[in-house]
Amino acid sequence: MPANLTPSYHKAEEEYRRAQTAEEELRCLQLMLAEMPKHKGTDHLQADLKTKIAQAKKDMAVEKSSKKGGRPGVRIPRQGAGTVVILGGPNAGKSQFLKTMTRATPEVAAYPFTTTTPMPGMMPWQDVFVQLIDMPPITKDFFESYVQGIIRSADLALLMIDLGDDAGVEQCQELLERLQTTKTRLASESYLDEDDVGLSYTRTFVVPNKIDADGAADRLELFHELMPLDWREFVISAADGTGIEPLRDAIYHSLDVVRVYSKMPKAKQADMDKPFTLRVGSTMVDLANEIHKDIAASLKFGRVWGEAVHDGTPMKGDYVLHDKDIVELNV
Ligand SMILES: Nc1nc2c(ncn2[C@@H]2O[C@H](COP(=O)(O)OP(=O)(O)OP(=O)(O)O)[C@@H](O)[C@H]2O)c(=O)[nH]1
Ligand SMILES: [Mg+2]
Repeated sequence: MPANLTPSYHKAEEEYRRAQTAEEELRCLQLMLAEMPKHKGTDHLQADLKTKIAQAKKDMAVEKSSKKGGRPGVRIPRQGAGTVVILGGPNAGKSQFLKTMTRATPEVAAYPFTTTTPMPGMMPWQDVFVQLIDMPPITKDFFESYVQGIIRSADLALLMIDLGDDAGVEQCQELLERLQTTKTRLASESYLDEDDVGLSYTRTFVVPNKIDADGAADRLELFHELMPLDWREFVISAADGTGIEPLRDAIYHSLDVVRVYSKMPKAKQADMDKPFTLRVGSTMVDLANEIHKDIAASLKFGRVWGEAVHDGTPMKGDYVLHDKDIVELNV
């Protein structure tokens, strides 16, 4: 029997994958259980959720008792069309990449462990911005637990490899092995392990950097031989800009969002400067909710100008938005 899970269930499940603490996990799991249709086809799923809820409660108790004296978590508020975390071994060029793609001014230096705290920056893509987060390096011995929360909640990770140094490939291997000992891992797609509580995978692009350096092409070949990953790869030079435009495009497209421009009912023109970005498949009600929940509650209809509908056609709240739609919400 199909489970017929609702969109709200899937939304709660997506939030569960990104949960940064046991408390958040518990909240999402309880929501998933509440949202789940109760019939024979979901018996197994319901039992599974109850087990996970029990586990999350235990984890919460452990987290509470270990918090004393512990370093507080580092959180970066999400901004823009999506969030992308830059990962890699020491000296891979993570900060140089942030500097090239955004207006942020991280310290870039020819020695390892330059970056000690996460730094965000906004990368432009056409008329929207994507948040990039530069991170301290990850090594066997250097990996603070807050880093996991940032990776889990990111829409995409960039795994940067240093092609300027013979140690680059090994450092990348070390990073992946370090993550393998945690419940936060990298993969070709984001998903949540159904059988292992809290094990979360974040979609990752491989980004071999410093292709301008002497010997880089040989090291790239070696990397492919030693670490055949089936993740999308973008070879770049963060310093001279080689390959960065295809990567910029791929980052934006990986977010799977549409841009929507809102227009006030009495205004002649829409605000074309600042589009809203919403997940592909979002509806006019989702847009209204982004603006204000009162607008969503009192929404009567919306006029849409776009490629899928004739100019100014009145549409209902369940209308699925298209990229570059102009929407006038009427309450
Ligand atoms: N040739 C070359 N050098 C680069 C490139 N990108 C970065 N570098 C150099 O590599 C060194 C390290 O760069 P960073 O951006 O500080 O590296 P990081 O990954 O942030 O290093 P940590 O913060 O220590 O983890 C600096 O000397 C940069 O100038 C590149 O594309 N080509
Ligand atoms: Mg750095």
